[in-house]
Amino acid sequence: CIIFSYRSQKNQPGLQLSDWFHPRAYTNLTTTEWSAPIVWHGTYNESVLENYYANHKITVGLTVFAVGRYLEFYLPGFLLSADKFFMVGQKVIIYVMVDNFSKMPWIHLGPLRTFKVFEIKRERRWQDISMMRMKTISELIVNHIQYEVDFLFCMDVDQTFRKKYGLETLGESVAQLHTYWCQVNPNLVPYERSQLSEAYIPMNKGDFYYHAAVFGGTPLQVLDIAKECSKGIINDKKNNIEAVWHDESHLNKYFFLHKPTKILSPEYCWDFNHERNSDIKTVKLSWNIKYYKFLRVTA
Ligand code: 2GW
Ligand code: MN
Repeated sequence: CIIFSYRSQKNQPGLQLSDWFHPRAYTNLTTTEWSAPIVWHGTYNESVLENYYANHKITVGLTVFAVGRYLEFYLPGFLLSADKFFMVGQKVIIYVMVDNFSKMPWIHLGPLRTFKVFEIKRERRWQDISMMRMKTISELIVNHIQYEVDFLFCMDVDQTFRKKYGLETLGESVAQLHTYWCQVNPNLVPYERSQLSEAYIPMNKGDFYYHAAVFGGTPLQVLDIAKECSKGIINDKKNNIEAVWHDESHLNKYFFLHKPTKILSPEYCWDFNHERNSDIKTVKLSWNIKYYKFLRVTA
């Protein structure tokens, strides 16, 4: 996948075209240096997977948070599209965290699918709404999820499923390539660069820039991810520092230290505002438009 934006280059005068590309430039890389598959559309055989799981029944969990205006604005579309495209034909439990139970959109889910809805307190700062998800996810796995599902995904709510998002995405520890930073020289990706933060990644280190809008794995593996990230977030708070991309910075630090066993191509979380090239064959999940002015008023 060669994804390169001249728009963003313009914002950084002095950079050469070559600076932007990863030294080991590649097109449609399908395995990492540590032999983890990178899943692109067309690199898997759907019917082989479906036959296998027909004899190995599984349940897949999906956590999503929707508080404040995101609840009315994004949750209905997320749930309707997940019902249609997420793990079609498999048992699915969607864990929904809301701050106002009475605004929960009780859409009619297909067979084998169910919701579990939890009311959570709304954090005052939006950065905390995003970051504290890690703490809530770990509590939820300890108390419920570990007994209920075989695989778990954790996702942002401001996105919509567009195509089948299936069994090919399941793994022990799953990370998502970020639309913007896939293929960019790792020294230019927005890792946290302050040594004072637990999310610190030194220059010349790092594999990929991962998007926190999608991560997953087995419940105990996701528990480890969420616990480590929330530990980092809470220690940073004690030290009066906040990582540049909040929970996403801590997630990148986690996957830098503990390599994911499967990586999803940007087709699995694409921004249609970004220039699309021929490597993006089909978009399975896409970002929604952000109406920041409107949505951040009360956040
Ligand atoms: C977040 C930012 C500004 C105003 C409101 C909110 C907000 C977020 C909110 O009012 N209500 C809410 O439920 N959220 C939840 O936090 C929701 O699940 C949302 O998807 C998630 C992350 O916020 P979001 O999607 O607005 O942030 P992005 O798309 O810029 O996210 C990336 O960076 C974040 C950290 O800044 C996270 O790491 C996120 O996972 C990344 O995709
Ligand atoms: Mn988001």
